[in-house]
Amino acid sequence: MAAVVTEAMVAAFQRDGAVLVKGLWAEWVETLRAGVARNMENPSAAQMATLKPGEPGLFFDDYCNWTRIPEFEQVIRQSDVADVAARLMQSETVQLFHDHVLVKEPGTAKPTPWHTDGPYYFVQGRQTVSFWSPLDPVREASLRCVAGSHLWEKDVLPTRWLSQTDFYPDAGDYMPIPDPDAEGLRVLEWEMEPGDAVAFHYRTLHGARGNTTANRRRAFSLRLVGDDARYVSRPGPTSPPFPGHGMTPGERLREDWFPVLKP
Ligand SMILES: O=C(O)CCC(=O)C(=O)O
Repeated sequence: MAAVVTEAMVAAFQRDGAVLVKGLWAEWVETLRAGVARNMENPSAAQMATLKPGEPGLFFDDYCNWTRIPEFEQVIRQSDVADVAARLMQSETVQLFHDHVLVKEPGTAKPTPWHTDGPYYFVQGRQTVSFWSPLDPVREASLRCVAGSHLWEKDVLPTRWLSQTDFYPDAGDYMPIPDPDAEGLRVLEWEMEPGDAVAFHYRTLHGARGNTTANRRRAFSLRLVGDDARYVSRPGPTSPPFPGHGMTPGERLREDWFPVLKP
């Protein structure tokens, strides 16, 4: 394993729901940059609008492209991310859920809203992890994670980022989105080098600062699951939706669509 995963890091991930993995993809930065460039030149139909007319900058957001962006598949299969994920999740198996690209071009002042990914997904479990990796040095435009939020009892209300409308019909099933700064919650964020990654749980409340710098902030995010993750049905279309998946509650994710990376 090129990236070092210490016992302390495993404990921090389990306790805080987020931990910094230095150099996870340090050797893969150029490959990932090439993949992001290819993705931006050929966005999928799922590419999402993230800024309202008149909001400055450009925030590119697209996902589920690893089958058509060879650089992403190479990193997913050839880097040691699955080993790192297995250690952090304390899981025998590691399965791919999806890839995600989030690019904030210089002058994109809009922060990424606070949210947890879990409620948008049709997969749930204690053993889940996303790796968010900037491909440019990050000093100000960082990812921010609320320590311990993955252990909160209730899910945080999922909303549509642009319109801020509820994602599912019954908002009463969820806790309102906290305001971590106003509420004095412990927020974890790190200065990062290209290829470093924040590993965070699907239930961890997170957001990101705007990019008011003169530099790009390209990020590649990879979502993986472990032994106990199962398909769950949600009260509406999920994000990503994966139309026609045919899975039923309680099943593991189908392996022909979501490859097992480990063992
Ligand atoms: O890159 C960002 O602005 C947000 C990242 C994020 O929310 C994620 O990777 O789940």
